Amino acid sequence: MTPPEPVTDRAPVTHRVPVSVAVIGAGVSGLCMGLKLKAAGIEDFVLYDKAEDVGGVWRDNTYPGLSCDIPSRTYCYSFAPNPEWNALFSTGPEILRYLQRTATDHGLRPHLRTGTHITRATFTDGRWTLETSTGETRAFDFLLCATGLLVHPTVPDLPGADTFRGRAFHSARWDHTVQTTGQKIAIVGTGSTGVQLTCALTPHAGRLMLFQRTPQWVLPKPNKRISALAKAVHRRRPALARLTDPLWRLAFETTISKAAVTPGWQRTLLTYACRIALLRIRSTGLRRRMTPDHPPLCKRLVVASGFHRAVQQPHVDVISTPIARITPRGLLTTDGHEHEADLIVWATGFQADAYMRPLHITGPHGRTLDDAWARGPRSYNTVALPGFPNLFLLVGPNSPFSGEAVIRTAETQADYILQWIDLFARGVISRTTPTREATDAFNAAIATALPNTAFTGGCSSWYQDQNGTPLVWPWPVHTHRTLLSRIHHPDFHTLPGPAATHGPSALAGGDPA
Ligand code: N01
Repeated sequence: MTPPEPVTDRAPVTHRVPVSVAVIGAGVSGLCMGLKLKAAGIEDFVLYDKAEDVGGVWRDNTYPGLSCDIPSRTYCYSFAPNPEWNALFSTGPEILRYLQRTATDHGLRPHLRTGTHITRATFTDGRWTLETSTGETRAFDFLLCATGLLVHPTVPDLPGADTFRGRAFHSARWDHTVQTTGQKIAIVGTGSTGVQLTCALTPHAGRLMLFQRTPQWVLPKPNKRISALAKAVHRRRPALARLTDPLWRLAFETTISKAAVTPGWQRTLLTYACRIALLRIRSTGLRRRMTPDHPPLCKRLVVASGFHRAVQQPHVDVISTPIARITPRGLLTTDGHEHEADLIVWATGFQADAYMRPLHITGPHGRTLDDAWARGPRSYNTVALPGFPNLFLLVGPNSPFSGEAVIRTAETQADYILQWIDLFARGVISRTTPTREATDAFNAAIATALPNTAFTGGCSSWYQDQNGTPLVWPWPVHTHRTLLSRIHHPDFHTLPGPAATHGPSALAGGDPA
């Protein structure tokens, strides 16, 4: 197929077409998009969230021990450095406060529609009509989905679950009325959440049982506190943060993040570090049971301090026999042993490949997102979908989930999306959607690169879609930034806007993909 003639962007900057934008989700990436829109002088946008405040996962997760596994200095927007971080790795509440404060300080609050659940988005008459759970509708020129990844908790469907007489909930729905001190606590799952919970609850629990289905590699983190003096210096000299924050990022990207995508010394070193960390477990039997059979970084690496110490406490048991059922008194494992518990915490992760769903998205010609993703979620360059005009994704399929802080990925994607919104506002284009060919080429390149990565090392993880394909960025993260630094026009079907300097291009009523 011949690519459409590129739309020229030489329209006069003074010619402004009103543009309205809906952003769904006010977590890290939605807030980022809102902040960028605001900075670009676009005022007609609404930031929807079904919850009552901003913050996404940092609002929803309030479990004891919640903290970030990425250095704080790389976990803030480049345009809003935070001199107030208390430690090298921040706690969840601290990050939430940062996001809330940034939303307020940058004037985002008037654009927020919290407590509003968008159930349907339909492309009609060249615009996206959004419908809320209360039946309200509103049309927008652009639909930006910032609905997050780790949103839909998964709880195993075990027989007898409704007979349990204690309390049970998912880690992302922590019930703060529950008393944990002196209690018999069962934690199911050994991902980042299960590990953080184990570290936090061990000192107070009467008994702690950690149910491990698959051992995980756990890398200890040195969590140094940031002194009042260092904070004061950063407060007074913001330029210092602008200078040093990129160095933190560079250090992360050239080590852990590189190790995940390219075989080399970084991966070898990390493997040794993980193996050495395991030696902290003195009992050879326990160490053997807790040694993963997949390489580090295949699953998301767990970064936490104190875990190996915690699991060796006399009142802590790591139980690796599968759970057969839940009983009124606890958990019955397949060896016939009943483990009595007062509290069961499901640290069993999320359905990450749901992305925007269950939101019903219908593009031109009645094509739905479920149709488009019947064989698994696929995107064009992580940000767009063929057949869905003027719709963009933040932290969509194949975004760099493990290579950099999601806050940075969102910035790269928001800047890219803004380029399209700018072309619309200048009257250069009125509609855009990536071609199927360009999307297929992107996904074919990913399939070729994946075997080089650690993500295909024979484990199962939340990175994977329903077919077991990791939906990750398989190259060094800087290539994501380079790819999205400018629009590659031949990859798109576009309809010209009122100020375009040539006739209509390929798209008429949507990409008939
Ligand atoms: O979830 P997970 P998570 N029976 O999917 C087990 C981010 N995060 O909430 O490995 C028994 O990693 C499952 O076992 P297996 C971070 O990116 C960040 O811990 O599938 N066990 C696994 O052990 C992280 O990667 C921070 O065999 C069952 C666990 O549950 C992501 O969130 C903090 C089971 C799920 O692990 C998700 O972490 C916390 C069953 N039926 C989280 N089903 C930060 O610091 C599942 N499991 C930013």
